[in-house]
Amino acid sequence: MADEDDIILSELDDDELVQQMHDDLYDGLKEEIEEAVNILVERGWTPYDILTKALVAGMTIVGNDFRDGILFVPEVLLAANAMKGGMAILKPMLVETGAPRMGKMVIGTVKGDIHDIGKNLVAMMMEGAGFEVVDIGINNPVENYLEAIEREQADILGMSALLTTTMPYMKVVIDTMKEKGIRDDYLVLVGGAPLNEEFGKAIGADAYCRDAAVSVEIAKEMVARKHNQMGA
Ligand code: B1M
Repeated sequence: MADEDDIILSELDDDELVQQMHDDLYDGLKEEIEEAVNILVERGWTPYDILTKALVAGMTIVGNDFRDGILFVPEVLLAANAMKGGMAILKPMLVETGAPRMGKMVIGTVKGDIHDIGKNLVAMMMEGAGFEVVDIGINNPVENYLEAIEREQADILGMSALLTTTMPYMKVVIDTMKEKGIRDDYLVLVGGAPLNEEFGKAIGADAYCRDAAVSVEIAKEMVARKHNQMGA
């Protein structure tokens, strides 16, 4: 069996390289992930395909083994760090599309939750689609969201939650917006692995976004609809 050191990434074909990236992500090998991302870029892969087929797919494997007690927090942190290394290379390619400005979004992960990879991905793809994005990070109490949307005069508020224990906090934010009479001034989009459409509706969000690409589609459609209504 070949030793890890014997593998020359640039000599692998695309399928083997993607498979190797899944393994390297699993092992938290940031440099190898960065090298492989660069190779796929040179081979003409789109940033979106690299993200979804190599990085996100690899992270799904990590997630499954985390769930099943095969991987633990330190290993998953290394995998997340490797994933972020790959995402950092792709970010400028996703962001510099020259797309016309679509609107402004404030996005953050809710209080009690420190997962940020999905949120970062949504922020990157939204920027790539022409939205201005203000990322307020992780572990945000309601005050942070309210202060940011007002300060930034945002069109959209995006909230991310990855834990079943933190997703109800999205309702706290929306309810507070209602109490202050500002709910309808913003489009509220929510996302994160444990959410679904029904939950989005139940808490009073404008839409649940399954993934980053869907977030872009929904945001574009809703912003256009809002502009049309205002123009009518
Ligand atoms: Co955590 N974790 N984690 N974790 N972690 C999950 C979420 C879990 C499902 C793992 C599992 O058991 N299978 C599980 C939650 C179970 C549950 O709630 N029912 C879990 C747990 C339990 C925990 C801890 C409690 C573990 C512990 O300490 N015992 C702990 C909690 C810490 C906290 O937040 N308070 C914890 C910690 C961590 C790490 C720190 C080790 C690390 C996070 C590192 C980081 O983010 N910087 C981590 C990771 C990496 C994961 C998994 C493995 C991967 C998440 C991820 O990045 N996915 C995850 C397993 C899983 O999700 N399958 C897991 C890749 C990312 C691209 O996808 O985030 O789903 P995702 O984002 C998607 C969509 O969901 C959507 O678009 C994104 C891109 O397509 N989306 C949005 C997300 N946010 C959006 C916002 C939007 C729109 C769309 O706004 C408009």
